[in-house]
Amino acid sequence: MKAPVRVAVTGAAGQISYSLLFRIASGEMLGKDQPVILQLLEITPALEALKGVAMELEDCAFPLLAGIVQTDDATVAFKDADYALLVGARPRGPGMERKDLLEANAAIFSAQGKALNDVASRNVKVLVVGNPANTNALIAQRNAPDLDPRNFTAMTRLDHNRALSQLAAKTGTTVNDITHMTIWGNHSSTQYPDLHQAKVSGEAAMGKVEQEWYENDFIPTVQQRGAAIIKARGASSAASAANAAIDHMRDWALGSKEGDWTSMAVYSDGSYGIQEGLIYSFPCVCKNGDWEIVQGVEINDFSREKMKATEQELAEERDAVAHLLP
Ligand code: NAX
Repeated sequence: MKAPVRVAVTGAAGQISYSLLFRIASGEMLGKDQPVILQLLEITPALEALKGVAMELEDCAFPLLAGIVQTDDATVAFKDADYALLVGARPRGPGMERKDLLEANAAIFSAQGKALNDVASRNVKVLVVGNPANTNALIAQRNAPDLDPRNFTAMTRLDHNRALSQLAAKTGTTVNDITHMTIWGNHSSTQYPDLHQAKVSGEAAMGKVEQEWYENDFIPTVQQRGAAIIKARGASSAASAANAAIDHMRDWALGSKEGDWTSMAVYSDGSYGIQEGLIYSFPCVCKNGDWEIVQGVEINDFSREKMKATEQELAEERDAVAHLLP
């Protein structure tokens, strides 16, 4: 058996974590041969609820679960962490403006970035799920100057998976038939789900759907799917978000599917003309525990405009918290 790795999860008593933790502990994220120690972070008032979740984890008797840490101290949760899933965030309260939300989260993610910088493994792989995910990841990254900026990512895999299902339904296929889906930009309603490279059973997806459906049905459906779930369920996506977090981390750690790519919000190196340093979703492949932005994807005018709009939103989010960044 391999030595256990340390997986930190924040917001561990919340909805998403209630689906996520059990799947990490059962080996779905890092493999059925990889023991894990879960290091769970919550705010002080939620520690009692966290205790209940930890009791249930114990009651599963997962063979791969080598330990559980419960804490309200980020430096305890992130100590020697090999993986960190930052799920906990401040939700938008009544009367809260977007700027207030950004600032409230900036405080949380600055502190967590500093704690990661101080105590996590130098190779820690960080996934930010808590919204606004891309900008929260940027804030954590900027507060962790001793860590490689490439270690900080944000989640657009749920958007990617939503796009796969929508295209499969439209073309009467299954998600297994679809490759080369791309989500560009922010995990928000400005994200750009791009079908120009996507293939259905090896053939161009754009040849199988009408432009009208693509522009007026597919794109808005994927962009607005989170809101549609809230309307239907009375609560935001939880199990599907946890599933996407598992997919993101598993691909990053163990490699993405051969002959395909996935979507991850990563540190922009200026690829496709996107401002350097933004955490922007690109088509990525993962190999040997590392990710790489796929190069050479052809961008037409329609795509360029949509990629720019979501870049613009991310730049505005960054500028709104600039006074709080080191
Ligand atoms: P919940 O409100 O159920 O859980 C969040 C938990 O985080 C709570 O238990 C809270 O006590 C804890 N928390 C708050 N501040 C914390 C801090 N500073 N340190 C540690 N824990 C803290 O929300 P849930 O439904 O689990 O969603 C979590 C986050 O994921 C939200 O920000 C949500 O907007 C975001 N989402 C992101 C998605 C994505 O695709 N990137 C999709 C799903 C989801 O909407």
